[in-house]
Amino acid sequence: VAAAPAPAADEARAILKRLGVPDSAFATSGRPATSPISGAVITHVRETSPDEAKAAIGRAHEAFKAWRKVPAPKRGEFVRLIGEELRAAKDDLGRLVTLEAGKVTSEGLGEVQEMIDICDFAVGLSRQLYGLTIATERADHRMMETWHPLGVCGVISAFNFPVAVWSWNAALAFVCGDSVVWKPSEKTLLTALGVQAIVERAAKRFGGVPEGLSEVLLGGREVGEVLVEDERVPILSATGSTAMGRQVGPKLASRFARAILELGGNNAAIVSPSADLDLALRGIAFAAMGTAGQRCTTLRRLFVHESVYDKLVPSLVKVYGSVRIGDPRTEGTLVGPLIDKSAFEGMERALDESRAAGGKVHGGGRYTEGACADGYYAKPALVEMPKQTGPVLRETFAPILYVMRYSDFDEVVEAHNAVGAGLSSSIFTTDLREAETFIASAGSDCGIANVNIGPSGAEIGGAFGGEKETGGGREAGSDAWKAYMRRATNTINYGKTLPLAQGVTFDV
Ligand code: UN1
Repeated sequence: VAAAPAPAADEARAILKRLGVPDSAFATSGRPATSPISGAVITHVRETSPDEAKAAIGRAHEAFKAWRKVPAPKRGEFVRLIGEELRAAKDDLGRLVTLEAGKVTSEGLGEVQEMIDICDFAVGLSRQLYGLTIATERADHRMMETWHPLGVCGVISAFNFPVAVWSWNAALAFVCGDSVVWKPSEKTLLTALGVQAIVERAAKRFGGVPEGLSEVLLGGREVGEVLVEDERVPILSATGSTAMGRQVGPKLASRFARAILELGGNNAAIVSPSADLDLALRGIAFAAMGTAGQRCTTLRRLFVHESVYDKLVPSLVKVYGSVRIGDPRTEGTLVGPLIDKSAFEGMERALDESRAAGGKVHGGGRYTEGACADGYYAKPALVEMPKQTGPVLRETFAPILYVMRYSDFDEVVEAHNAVGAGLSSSIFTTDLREAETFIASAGSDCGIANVNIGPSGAEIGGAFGGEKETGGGREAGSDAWKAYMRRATNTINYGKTLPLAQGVTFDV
């Protein structure tokens, strides 16, 4: 029998020291930072007041004015150093993610790997950031577009990806010439402090990073609101619930700020008659139960063709019954704790509602073996639903998978799209026509549509985000960088006459 892991709080405090988080970040009167592993208070974090938040935005605004003049490849060098520091701190920061957000070890480390990956991507990008040269209708003229730094980029992130989401935004923002003000979830303040210490080390090595280039606001809603309302923040990336987006989006729109909204998902997968069922089973299990169902890309709805339903679903129920739940630090654990009590209660409520709607629930309920009694560990639930109704139509941030039978492909695609959110989706099939139809224009309406892999676990190279109530934002790869810059169209006349566009004449 392996020795029980050390108390989460002790381990977390030792890591914070090693990461170089200064003692001044903590205060006994501050906000408690807890670990969902045991519910224990790790330490108390000194909060940022609204006035301090405004001052931080002011510093970031000044930093932007200097940073925008630094050549982009030099800015890339700073991000390269952040990537180096992240490599050196990977084990500690990954472990801190596990301790503070409850992710299993490989997922905590995976999150830091995503940060490293986006830094690498951004470094290359820093030598690109290109615009087009466009044919002009006027003789002896040249028309082109150039991309310029935009300003202070606000980042509001959620507990479930406490560090990676900051980096998807910050790595791009830094190379694009923006400064960053980050308001992490109030449930994951320690990992944010860890990241800030890492950034400061990189800044020291770089030399000449303007003060205020990377600011962190630690606190609740009040400081988030300061960030949303401040005119000096022209772009804000917000990750969280659709309800949060409904408040933040209009406020940003009213002051014409750019919004990158990464809101709720209600992601589905279709298992067709020709699917490789072993592969589907593994894909579904990871996508639905991984991260204890607390990813915005988590698989929440499963449509299984009637011809394979009685083969696949009983095997899935078996996997649900045997999955290892427990301390996320213990080797072999696949499902760690929910973030807190209210997450568990939300899951219970959704299961009650699904029972009332005719659902047959397998699993569910609280898992209290050994030390797990101190946290909120949930047994993942698979719910066989007679139809897509009630709780199936909304996102419950917990490991619940609603399973439904289907018979017709066109109908199932329609049912697939008949929810508010539009983040991620997938189909398990070996039928080329179905696969291509699903990812074509009349197929899945989501920002991410996969074939023979689940909806979660996206790489940073692709643009990440979704449609409809997911908010429409895109982060990370592809050309997502363009959101962090402003585009200027330039027309240059190198001739001696002044032809006007559209043949207009104006002779004075
Ligand atoms: C989120 O849950 O907030 O595709 C984002 C994934 C991750 C991102 C999830 N790369 O699951």
